[in-house]
Amino acid sequence: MDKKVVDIAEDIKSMKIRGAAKIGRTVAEALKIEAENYKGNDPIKFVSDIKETARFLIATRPTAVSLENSLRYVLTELEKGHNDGRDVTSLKKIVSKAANDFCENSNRALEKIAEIGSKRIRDGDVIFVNCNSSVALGIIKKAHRDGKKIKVYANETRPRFQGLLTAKELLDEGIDVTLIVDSAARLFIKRANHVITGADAVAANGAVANKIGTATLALIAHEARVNFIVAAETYKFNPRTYSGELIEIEERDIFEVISKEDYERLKGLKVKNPAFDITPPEYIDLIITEKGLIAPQAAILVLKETYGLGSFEKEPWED
Ligand code: RI2
Repeated sequence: MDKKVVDIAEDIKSMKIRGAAKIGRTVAEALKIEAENYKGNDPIKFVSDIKETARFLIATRPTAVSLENSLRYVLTELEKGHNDGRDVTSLKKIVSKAANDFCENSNRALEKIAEIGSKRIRDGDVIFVNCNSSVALGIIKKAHRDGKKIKVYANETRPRFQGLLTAKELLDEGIDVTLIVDSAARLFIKRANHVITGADAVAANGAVANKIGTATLALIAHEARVNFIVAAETYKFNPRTYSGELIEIEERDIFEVISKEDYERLKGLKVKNPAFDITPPEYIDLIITEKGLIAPQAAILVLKETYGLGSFEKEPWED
């Protein structure tokens, strides 16, 4: 496997490259790099190498379905070309084009969501955000650029403090932003008009997997009667949940939560570090996709339109 692909996988695992949309685009790029640097003339071996690379990339982070859907998109195009009897040179072009198309579509989806979502924000609105979602922040930045005066509360988002990334990004735009600790959410959500979050995966029933703490925010927002909005491109919808398959929640290293020193000192202590949680559809008011606004209960329609009602018995990266 190409050394650059191995480095990319390492950067995704360590979260140097992070955020579901970016992960999706990055793995498409990785397949393109692997394809372009492939040496050999046997199409069967080429396809098998690309599938192996896809499996290797999938193993980096299990929850963000943008990763799988990006690979699914590129591999489906590759499979079609292979079935048409194309040679390796032609298959390489197919992989490159599909990867480029995925990235372009992703960037366009983010712009479209910002456009659609910013219309929901009024001058003077207060918005509460969790973690660091490029899609959610795209909406806020667009509303600000359109001249609306906005105030944002950013949750710190332990254990990796992505709230700081959000705070910096919004400050750079000249947006009024206040950083708070996660446990202060109840106090500040009451002052907000909307909570806007991103998504790592949307299930067929409209449940949303997102950064740990999101489900708690949704419950609090529900109780405080604050609008809870999820911003998610259609490639964040998980087709495997059709069959009732549950979204896998990534468990990360416990040393993101506690120092080695404290852990060794507190013999017998158990520590858990789930990176995501699941917000039930009944606590979500709206999902904003690049195709328009939907109620979470309509997630199944997005999946049907994108993937048909196929059974995913064999994934395109399986041999
Ligand atoms: P965008 C992030 O996960 C957060 O959970 C964020 O809400 C989600 O991805 C979507 O991000 P992580 O990679 O695609 O920080 O909206 O674990 O940028």
